[in-house]
Formats: sequence, C-alpha cells, structure tokens
Amino acid sequence: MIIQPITAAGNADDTDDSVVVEVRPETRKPPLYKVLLLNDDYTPMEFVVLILERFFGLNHAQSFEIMLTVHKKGLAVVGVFSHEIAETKVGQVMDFARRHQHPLQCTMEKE
Ligand code: TYC
Repeated sequence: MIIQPITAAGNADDTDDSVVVEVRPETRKPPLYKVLLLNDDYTPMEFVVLILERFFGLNHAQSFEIMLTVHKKGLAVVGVFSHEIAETKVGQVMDFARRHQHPLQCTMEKE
C-alpha cells in the first residue's frame, strides 16, 4: 500500500480541486472637491495674490496668473482636494478676508 500525504486541498493524490479566488477588496476613491475663488470689485489684487501664495502654496507668478483669471472670468479653480482639506482652505481664505474686511468669496464644489 502507498501512503500519500493529505495535501492542503485535502486530496490524497496529485489532483488539485482547489480554486484560486482573487479577492479584490472594494477600494472606492474618496470624492475630490474643487476650491473656487470668486471675483468682486473691491478686494485688492495684491491681497488675492497673497492668499494664493499663503494658503495654496503657489509661487508669485502662478498666484498672479490665477488672480488675473478670476478678475477677467469671474472665477477660477485654485486647487482640488479631499473634502476635509478643501473645507479647511475655504475656511482659511474666508477667515483671512473677513479679518481684513475684504468681501472676497471662496467656495468648494464636488468634482
Ligand atoms: N476684481 C478685483 C479688483 O479689480 C481683483 C480680484 C481678483 C478680486 C480676484 C477678487 O478673487 C478675486 N481689485
């Protein structure tokens, strides 16, 4: 008599009935949010440039360009972030503008 070891699949011979099932855990990407800056007639251009440099990590040239886009077109996307980061940026901008008594508006919208 030939004694064969029981395999992991439970077969006492060379056949393997096991089925490989690929498990793909659900990894839904979190939604992203655009942060928008709105134009107005009163906020000084330099103040908007300062905001873009300070809160969005843009250099002076990038900040000036985005500020001009907002000035000409009425609004521009200044960045795309997770909900929490977008909310923080909007809060920082609105707070800073209010403290300096400028009517600048900043909002977020789902991408
Ligand atoms: N329109 C403003 C001005 O002429 C400048 C400005 C730019 C204001 C961008 C807001 O988000 C803004 N002083």
